Amino acid sequence: MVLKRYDGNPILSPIRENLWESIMVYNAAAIYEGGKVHILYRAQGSKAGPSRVGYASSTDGFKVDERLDKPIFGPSPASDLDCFGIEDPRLTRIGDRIYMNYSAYGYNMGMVFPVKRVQIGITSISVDDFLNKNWNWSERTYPFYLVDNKNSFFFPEKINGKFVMVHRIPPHMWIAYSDDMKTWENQKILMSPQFEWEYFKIGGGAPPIKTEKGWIVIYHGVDSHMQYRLGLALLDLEDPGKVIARLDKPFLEPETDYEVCGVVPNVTFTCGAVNIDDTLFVYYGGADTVVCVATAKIKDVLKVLGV
Ligand code: BMA
Repeated sequence: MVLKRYDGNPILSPIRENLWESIMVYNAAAIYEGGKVHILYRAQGSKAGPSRVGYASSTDGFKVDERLDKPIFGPSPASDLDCFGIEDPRLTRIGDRIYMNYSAYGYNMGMVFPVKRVQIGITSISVDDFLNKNWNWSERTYPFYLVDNKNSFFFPEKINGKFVMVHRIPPHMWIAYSDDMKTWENQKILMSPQFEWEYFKIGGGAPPIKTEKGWIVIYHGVDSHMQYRLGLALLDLEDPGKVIARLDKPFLEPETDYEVCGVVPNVTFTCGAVNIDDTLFVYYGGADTVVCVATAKIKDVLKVLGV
């Protein structure tokens, strides 16, 4: 297998004393800035409780050197739209801002009987504030207002003059383009479930990693038993709506204890990957309980994709 698990996995586990992260820490966004990997993970203090975002960092990509005791982002007291939690964050730097896309879990406002809804939420922060841990997140926006949608991320640069986003209206992964990051147009299905291990649905995972051969995209596939595996695809550099290669086997699947046993068994789920000196570091949640990392040489990833 190309992707190798770190021997020291899991790199983050729940901390019993911190109520907000006492049971589940998983599905982490990752971004490499200022010589370290910043890991923003989803955390819960009970299975039914709200999700918040915690912060840890690592200089070598494996060992966590720093972890904050308090969440750095959580449900807004001012909005019903994410009152049940901030789930599965993804981070992308575009220019001098870092964007965080997340699944906003809240109420459909104005209903006589409460109806829950998950939609895409977006916020951003300046790179300076992020590196100085001044958590001055911008106002939250909801690009597809009240559409059941999640697993979204941005590409790190404009392509052919447009911002590009991937999102997921089940069971497909979609791609959309924008001039201003407010109105998203030219939506189309990017990828649909194709293999047995992604029979039920697929969804984007880590924001794309640029290589000379194309954009590497790691996604997840859910099978008929609700097992979550990681998949691998390559998108065209100039036309990211074009899939140029796709692995027919999982890139990673639940095998180890920390992926098989946990609050939700048999789940591997990524929200972030980084490239450090031509090695791909994939951060992923194991069984919705811990954060893990696995690595592969970029050249081997491209080779397994046949390009
Ligand atoms: C999805 C999301 C993920 C989670 C997965 C498995 O719907 O909620 O955060 O890892 O289910 O429980």
